[in-house]
Amino acid sequence: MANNFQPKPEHKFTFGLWTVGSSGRDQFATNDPIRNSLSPADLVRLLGEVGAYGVNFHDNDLIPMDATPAEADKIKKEFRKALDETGLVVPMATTNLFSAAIFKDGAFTSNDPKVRAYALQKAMRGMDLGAEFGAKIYVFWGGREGSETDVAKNPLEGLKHFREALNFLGEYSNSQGYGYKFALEAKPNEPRGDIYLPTTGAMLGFIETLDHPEMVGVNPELAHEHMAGLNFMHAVAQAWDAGKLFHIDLNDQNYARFDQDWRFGQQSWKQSFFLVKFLEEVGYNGSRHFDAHAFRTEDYEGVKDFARGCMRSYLIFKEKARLFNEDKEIQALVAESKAEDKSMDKFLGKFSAEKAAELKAFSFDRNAIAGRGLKYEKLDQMLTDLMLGVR
Ligand code: DIG
Ligand code: MN
Ligand code: MN
Repeated sequence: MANNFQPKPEHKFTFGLWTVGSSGRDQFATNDPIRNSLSPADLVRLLGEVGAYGVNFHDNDLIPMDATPAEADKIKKEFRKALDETGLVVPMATTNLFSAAIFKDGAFTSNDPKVRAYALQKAMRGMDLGAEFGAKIYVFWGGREGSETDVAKNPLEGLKHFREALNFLGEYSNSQGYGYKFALEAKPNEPRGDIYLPTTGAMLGFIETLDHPEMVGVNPELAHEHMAGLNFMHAVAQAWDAGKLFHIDLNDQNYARFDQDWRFGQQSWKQSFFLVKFLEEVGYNGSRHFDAHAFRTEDYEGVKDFARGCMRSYLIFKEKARLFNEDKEIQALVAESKAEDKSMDKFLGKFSAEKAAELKAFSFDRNAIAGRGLKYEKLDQMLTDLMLGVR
């Protein structure tokens, strides 16, 4: 059956309100938005029209900071109505701890205890709001947790304060019976000169220092690992290996650039192919969340093209991964490069004194081993042919 790459609920494609709701402004054009803002309810309808499964939000994407209780209730009622109309769900919520001026020097890691306490209050209220709409994943992206100069900020204190906040909020979630799983999102810089815990790997190490590490995982983002010059699929694989891939932010990003948050598949075809191949092969069952936004050049029809493109590209890479795995010639080469050599089984795996003694006495023909050609050039070209549609 021809694959028309149409999104279905089982694909679990989600978007944040802030993604399709982006006004197109950037830091060089803050007061001249390209697109008028749509209500959360209308953004849900837009996502329903393009075939998304779910929608996520920061607290203030849904409820403006200075909304009155009556205004908040009205917004929530309309949002709920749109969810009911479209069938979209809310798998994830998060707190905006980076836009308001009060967070200018951090939120949980601010040097000012009043800011740290306010950030906790805001996060608790955000968790309440997310739970109201059924969110079970709560993301923490510490966009302002860092420094431009370390002259008056101590990273040890930053880590201590961040740990205290997550421990506090984990207890809060448990006390409320929310059942949240926390997903920590790393980014190396922007908006801060340096952001604490800059990569997914750093987050994985930090999680083990928390009171309840079992309820905390990561939310790796393609653009952020690329900004750090890293291989995104490798970061995701380490998170998966640790049982900590609780959520994922998909987008695209040219290396060594500011955070571009481009449409998934727009730029890094090979990295995105390997990422999708990995997620599908290991059976990742979480949201495929597109934390991205349309080019500033687009109107809302262009925003729908952007959202459709994210999901279409994912499904194309998924199909290409299936073709790769079913291609006999490719798979024969993959098997050959793995050089299954049972003769070494007696040396590898768990330690034993006998094994160590025998291995130390064994002599290897280094030149013969080194001289074996691995045929990666041929295999990689076959992948290129497959990706470009000539295989
Ligand atoms: C930016 O990449 C961050 C914020 O948009 C949000 O806190 C998080 C959720 O995906 N990603
Ligand atoms: Mn980003
Ligand atoms: Mn993100």
